[in-house]
Amino acid sequence: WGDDGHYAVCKIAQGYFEEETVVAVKKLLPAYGDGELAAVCSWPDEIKRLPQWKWTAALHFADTPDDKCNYDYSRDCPNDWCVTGAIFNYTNQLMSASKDSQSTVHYNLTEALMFLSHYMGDIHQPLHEGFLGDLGGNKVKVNWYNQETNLHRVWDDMIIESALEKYYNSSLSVMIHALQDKLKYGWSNDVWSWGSCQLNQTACPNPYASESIDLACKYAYTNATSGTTLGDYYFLSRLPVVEKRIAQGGIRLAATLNRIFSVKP
Ligand code: DCM
Ligand code: DCM
Ligand code: DCM
Ligand code: ZN
Ligand code: ZN
Repeated sequence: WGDDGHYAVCKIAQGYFEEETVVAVKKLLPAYGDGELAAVCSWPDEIKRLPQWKWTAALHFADTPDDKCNYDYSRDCPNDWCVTGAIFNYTNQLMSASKDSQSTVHYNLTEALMFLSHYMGDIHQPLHEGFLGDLGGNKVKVNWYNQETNLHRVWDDMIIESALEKYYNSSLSVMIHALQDKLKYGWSNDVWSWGSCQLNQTACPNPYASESIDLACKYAYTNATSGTTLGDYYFLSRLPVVEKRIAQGGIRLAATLNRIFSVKP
């Protein structure tokens, strides 16, 4: 996602933090965090092109083989170097600090929190598990209404931007409130299952990646080959997918952080 998507994921997550998570996150936020996680959730994008942070660039996605439409950790996350592996890794770092007071390994937990929060957003963007051959849609040149762009950008930014203009008075907080209402009144029966992990795991990103490539094949790549002009039909039919993925990202980020920071052993 772009800045707006990441801000929305983290703002929604904040509303589902348990008290222990509120306290722990507040302690870890950097000074420029303005007191809230959402303000720093785009930090991994701001730094990823700097020489000293280049190693993080591939951790934003887990591309999958062309036209397979499925995801496999051992195949698509070689050496754990992808968004799924990064979510496992930063969860483990925060867990060892939160649950093992004897731990003598000292990670930068502020960075770990910002990476985990950002990558939990990215893994829910369907094209972050898109095809290797087109770099997750980056090589698919399309027009968004009359603007030249690529399919990845459409899903990172354009659908959200058009929704803000068309439905939300150009206000991200109005859009976030609408998603919070949907979570409360429309998706209330799904929220618990979205947040739960199998087998007492703390983080379970693999199913999120599988969902993403499934949605990429069903919605993102469909009727969007290179040279296509995407307009109202594509926008109206794909916006519900984008909104649901942002909401799921928020719920799952909150649930994961709640498991990490809960006082229960
Ligand atoms: N994995 C990891 N770190 C963890 C848990 C899992 O790197 N703490 C990786 C290695 C496993 C893969 O994820 O092969 C799938 O794990 P699982 O089946 O537990 O989701
Ligand atoms: N991206 C991706 N798969 C790739 C390369 C990039 O999903 N193989 C994502 C990461 C960014 C966006 O596409 O969100 C643009 O990439 P970059 O910023 O590296 O140009
Ligand atoms: N959708 C989704 N995941 C699916 C199927 C559909 O995100 N497996 C998208 C398309 C729907 C929207 O979410 O228009 C709302 O879905 P639901 O009716 O399941 O709430
Ligand atoms: Zn992206
Ligand atoms: Zn990213």
